[in-house]
Amino acid sequence: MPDVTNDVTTLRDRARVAAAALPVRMACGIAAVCAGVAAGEVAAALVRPQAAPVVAIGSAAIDLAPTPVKEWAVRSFGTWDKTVLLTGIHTTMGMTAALLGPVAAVRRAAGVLLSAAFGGLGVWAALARPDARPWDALPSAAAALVCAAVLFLLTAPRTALRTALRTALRTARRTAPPTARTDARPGGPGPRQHAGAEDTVTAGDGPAGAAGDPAPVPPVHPGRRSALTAGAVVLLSAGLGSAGRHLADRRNDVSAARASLTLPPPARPLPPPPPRAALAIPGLTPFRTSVDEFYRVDTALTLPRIDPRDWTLRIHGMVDHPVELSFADLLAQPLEELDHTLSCVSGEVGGPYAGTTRWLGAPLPALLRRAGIRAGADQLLGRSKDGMTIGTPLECVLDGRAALLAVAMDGAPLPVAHGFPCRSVVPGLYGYTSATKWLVDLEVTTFAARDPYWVRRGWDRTGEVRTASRIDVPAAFARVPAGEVTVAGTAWATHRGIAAVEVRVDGGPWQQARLTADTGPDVWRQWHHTWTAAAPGTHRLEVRATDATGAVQEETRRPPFPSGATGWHSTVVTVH
Ligand SMILES: Nc1nc2c(c(=O)[nH]1)N[C@H]1C(S)=C(S)[C@@H](COP(=O)(O)O)O[C@H]1N2
Ligand SMILES: [Mo]
Repeated sequence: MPDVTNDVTTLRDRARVAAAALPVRMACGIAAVCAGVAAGEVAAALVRPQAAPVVAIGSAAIDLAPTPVKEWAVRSFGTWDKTVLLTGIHTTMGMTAALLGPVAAVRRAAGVLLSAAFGGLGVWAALARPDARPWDALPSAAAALVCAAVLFLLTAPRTALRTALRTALRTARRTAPPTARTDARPGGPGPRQHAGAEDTVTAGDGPAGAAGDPAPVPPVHPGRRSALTAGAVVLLSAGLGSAGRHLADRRNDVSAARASLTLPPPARPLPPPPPRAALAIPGLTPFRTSVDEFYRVDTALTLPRIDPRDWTLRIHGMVDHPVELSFADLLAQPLEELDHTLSCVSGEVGGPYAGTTRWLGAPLPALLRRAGIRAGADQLLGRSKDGMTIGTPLECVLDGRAALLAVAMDGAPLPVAHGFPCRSVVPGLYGYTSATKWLVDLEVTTFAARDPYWVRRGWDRTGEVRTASRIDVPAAFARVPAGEVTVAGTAWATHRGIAAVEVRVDGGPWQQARLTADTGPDVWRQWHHTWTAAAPGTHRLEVRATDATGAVQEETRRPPFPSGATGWHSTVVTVH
């Protein structure tokens, strides 16, 4: 007669054990994914850093993200958008990994399938990159294999492993000569049945080992040993993964090449900016943006690292004589300096994505004319090392403005994050239609034939910089004492230039602000205004600029998409 009490106890015990086993199983899944990711990192160090599974998946996510999501990410996280994305990917992976262990403990095939799916996603993402090569699939494939193997080893109960071994041994013996057969017990309670029972109960390698005991198997926790093994695997993976990263960084380091670069002096040096161009008001954005403070906007999860000795630039497409330039060829051009305010179309009214620096570079129009532009071409399509495409209206490049293939900013070679060794700069256009970083290819083409990256996502094809003005001082919601209050900020209408800036308080009459010296249409201008604040309480300050064509900055508030934000910047302060 079956022992009912015992059965119930066993069931309850099993449930209890399963619950107790959950954290360990989750840890096993996490350990497996960590091992896979580490293997992917090591493989990527040998193949290509951008092909590491997480980087590849992140890059695909950036490319696939619908424009509103991208907009929201830049708006909410600014330059931290990539950190947020990577954190999101790691969190999602961690949660999936935590599920992987318990799933694999019940159905090992499902665990292997999930590992394969994770690897498949990475392979697909790596191969979907515009600059992908077939072997970019390797890191994610390696990740999937290692993940599945570790998962199997960690979730397969030791008894099951032992059984597998025993079965293998027995098969070997059965096929061996009869004299070698010592333990043939056909029909006996083979260890297989017991292992099956233990499989669901112990699922681990605790001190169970009740093989051969026909009584109900006492339920056993998957064991401290599994947890310890999982922990060890995680630690080992962290070490291996960071070693892989380190190796990748070492193999792709261009800082020495950058440091040893000597740039020729400009053929046409600019005078230093007149001192009166810069106001010294605390809180006011400096006239010249230091390179460290210069905003960074791009889709690159890992920075392309290009050794200038390996760099070439192809100029081709609708030209009579395609050219290929080496970096030495580029530096042999008569280099020009350009003071210029670069700004991003994603900048909100009053936002920070604009910076002013002195660029040094080879004039782009001369190089294009030497290649011989064919009739009908209307777009210059820049391509970066990482496959970004940025299309500039050809007429803007050729209309006389100082379009450059820049090699330096603020007197030093471009930082890697800003496009080392070469990027384009075309005054008057937002970065997304003009300022290709890590530039390696220029194609003369038409807009009808080629949609660049952002245009494909609905952004305006020209990207002419809108007139913008910003109040930096007083800061938003500042408390200021009654009396004379300095209001100051910056204004730009790149390539048209700023003619006037006006300020008004609480919707009153517009007052002319004082502008600093004009250093050319391609550079922003600082402005300041003294407001005599009499009445205590909150007040609203507004600013608007007039560009050098006489057009007053648009009042209507519009978001950055699809052609740049419009509207007047305002700030609220409290007078006490
Ligand atoms: N290769 C590449 N170049 C790029 C981008 C990019 O994503 N990839 N972003 C563009 C955009 S949108 C802007 S605003 C500028 C920003 O340049 P910065 O990061 O040097 O300030 O680079 C442009 N060039
Ligand atoms: Mo941008």
